[in-house]
Amino acid sequence: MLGRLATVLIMLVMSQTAFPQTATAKTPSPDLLLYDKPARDWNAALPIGNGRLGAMVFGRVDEELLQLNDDTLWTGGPRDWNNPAAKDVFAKVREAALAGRYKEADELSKGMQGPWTTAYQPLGDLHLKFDHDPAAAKDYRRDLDLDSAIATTSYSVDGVTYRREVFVSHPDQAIILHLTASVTGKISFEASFTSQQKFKTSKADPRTLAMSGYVAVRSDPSYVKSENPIEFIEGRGMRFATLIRAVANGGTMETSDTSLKVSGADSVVLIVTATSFNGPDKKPDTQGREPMPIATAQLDAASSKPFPTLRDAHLADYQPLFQRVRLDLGKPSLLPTDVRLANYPTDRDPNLVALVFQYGRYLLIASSRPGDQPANLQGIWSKDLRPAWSANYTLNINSEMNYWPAETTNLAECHEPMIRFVTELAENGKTTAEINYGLPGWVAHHNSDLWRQSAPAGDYGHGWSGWAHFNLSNAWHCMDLWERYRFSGDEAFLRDSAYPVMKSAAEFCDALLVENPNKPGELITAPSTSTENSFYAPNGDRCGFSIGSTQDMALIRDLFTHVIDAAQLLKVDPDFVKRLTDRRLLLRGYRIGEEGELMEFIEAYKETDPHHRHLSHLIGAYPGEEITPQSTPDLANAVKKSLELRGDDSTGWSMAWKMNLWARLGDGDHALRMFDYLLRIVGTDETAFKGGGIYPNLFDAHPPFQIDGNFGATAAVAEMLVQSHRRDERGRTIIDLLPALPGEWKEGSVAGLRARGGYEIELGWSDGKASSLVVKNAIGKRAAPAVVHVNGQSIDIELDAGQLRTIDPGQPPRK
Ligand code: FUC
Repeated sequence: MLGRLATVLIMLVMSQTAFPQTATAKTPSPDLLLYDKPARDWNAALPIGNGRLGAMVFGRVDEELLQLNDDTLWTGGPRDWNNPAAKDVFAKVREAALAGRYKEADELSKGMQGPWTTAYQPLGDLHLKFDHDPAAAKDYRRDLDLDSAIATTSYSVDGVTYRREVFVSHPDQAIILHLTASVTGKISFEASFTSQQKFKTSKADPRTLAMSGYVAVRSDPSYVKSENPIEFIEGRGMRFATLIRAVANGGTMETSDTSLKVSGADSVVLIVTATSFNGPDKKPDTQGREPMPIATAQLDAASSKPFPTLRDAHLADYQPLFQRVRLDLGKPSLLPTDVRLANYPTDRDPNLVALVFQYGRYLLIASSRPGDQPANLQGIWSKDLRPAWSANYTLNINSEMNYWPAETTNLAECHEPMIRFVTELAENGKTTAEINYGLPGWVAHHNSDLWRQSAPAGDYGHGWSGWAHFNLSNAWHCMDLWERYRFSGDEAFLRDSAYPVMKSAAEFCDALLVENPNKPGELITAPSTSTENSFYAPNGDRCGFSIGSTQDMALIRDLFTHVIDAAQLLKVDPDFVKRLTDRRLLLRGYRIGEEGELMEFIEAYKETDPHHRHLSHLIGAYPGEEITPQSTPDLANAVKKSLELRGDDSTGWSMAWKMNLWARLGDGDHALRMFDYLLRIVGTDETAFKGGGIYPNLFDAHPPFQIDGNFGATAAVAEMLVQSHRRDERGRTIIDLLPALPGEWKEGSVAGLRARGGYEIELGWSDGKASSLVVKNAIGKRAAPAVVHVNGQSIDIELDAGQLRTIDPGQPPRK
């Protein structure tokens, strides 16, 4: 438990030996972010993390800056967010919605709200001052090697070459900074802390500087006008402790209450921090843990190990995850990454796409490890006291998208924090379902936080129905549980962990359904949103609520289908299976509109924003599996039409979603075309592009930075190469190889992508056709029978534990 609670451990290592011996000898991997200048701003700094601890590395010459984060540092604490008045209001909202008085329903729903969620908080900054003149620095370079998860900065001043390597160790729960110079005795610096939080620093021991403090109890959402948006109360809220220790060889060290100075040494420095977080149901002040002893214990443990031991342990932990997947789209460029981004519109460098793909995997490993918190809107990297949208868990697309690549790109372990989060949210959500709705099962809404808030946000009347009252994030997040089972075939997980949560969500959804007053016998939701979208009611009112939106029906159908499948597999709950099977048939189905589009609302209402970023009505095509070109061609065409009407350009995550949808429609060229938008460099200068795109550090730009776009893009590239959501008439998983290969990617190979049923794929292609194929059993037990579709052939496959099969994919049969 100790390891889970400490916040940041930074170990700054200055090597005993000179630069040439200690430099990372191996050639840089093609998975490299590379720059020839220090980061000008946060969106150019390089993120490192171990799931819990994060740092943004600026790579500056005279004053290095590491901006620090801990994934448990949030405002507030657990509280009663349920609203006993909501149940009666809900009945009135429903009545108004069913009668078509949507605007009235919107207004009334304010009476069902709870508080805003709490906000994720930055920890502080570590400054390292060097007596190096940036103007005199030569051969400057900084990089982030995704293969080793080490960020390196190097330059020469007065003939001495300096190098800093920094990584965040998961095994040692530490940020470790290793400083070397080409001449011995040349490492001198002064380290200090600052923080936007309430903090003080002190000398902990002759080689250790401490910072301790506490965060605000409240930070209002960035979109709320507030006179006093941030409230600190001494003795309340989350506490933290941070330590930096220099382990010096030679030279001198001087520690005061404000800084730690090292002169003329070859040495090691460590920093650790901890928070008082003690679980989502414990108050971080009165029931919290004491952070300083935790940080001290971690520091002592890490600082007793030499640097090579720490680095080897880091690599042994990280590389087995990252190296599971290789994507080769041609010769990598060694130009700086920001230059490659600028060149993309003309050279359409496929390796830049491969880098962005691998970066998403890197970011997931760095922000979501077993036992830690799930990746929030910014993963774990956030610098603002009032971060955009509170950097919370936004459950109406964003938190789901964060985990889209987890299974397909072979990072199932990194899915664990979200699976645990959903399970804990479901516990709180049972109380909310009972108090706020008087219904069984569990419910959650569009926002949540460290404390697993399950009630609608909105500060008791300041939220808008279109987002605050989306109440099917339970169904949406149950996809995480079902997919975990589908990829792993782990029946114990399905029985003990997933099914109870899925069943409870289905109980809520079942009880939520009402009969459509305009079509007896048909089941719908009322009220209902199509997430964050609005429309003009016939009287001209702009409304968020309606009834029976396509999104709601698709989510409920998806959940019912999987609960039925799961219960049948587990041979449990036959009566419930019968009920859901019967009720599923009565759910309102899809409708195709006048323009051939998939209708979003129950009527063809006039749209307020035809290019709206959300694509909730298309959930059945992705991430759902109900609509496919093969099984429902008319609906697939309607999805295509809807995508065309929405247009390509949008916010970062929206474009990433479209990329996945185009891949599912089998249109790899259109999926790739989305990168024309997604790879536009977004800047802060007046003249810079400010729409959806990418920052110089490859963080996705909503804008501002939101990590979902990174994860969505990674998932989309996987979806272009391997899909496994379809089943044949015998219920076998269909593994579609190269289902949406862009014409531009003539040659390439990919290894390590996962397919449902327990398979791992190694695949090469040439001239747009598969040229080599190995299918492996990836689950250590007999995998479910599947059928591989490749080059127009169908190949039956069933593999025992540890078995692999090399297949000659041949050529497609002549038509
Ligand atoms: C949803 C989206 C916004 C943003 C926010 C965090 O509300 O509609 O675009 O991504 O989440």
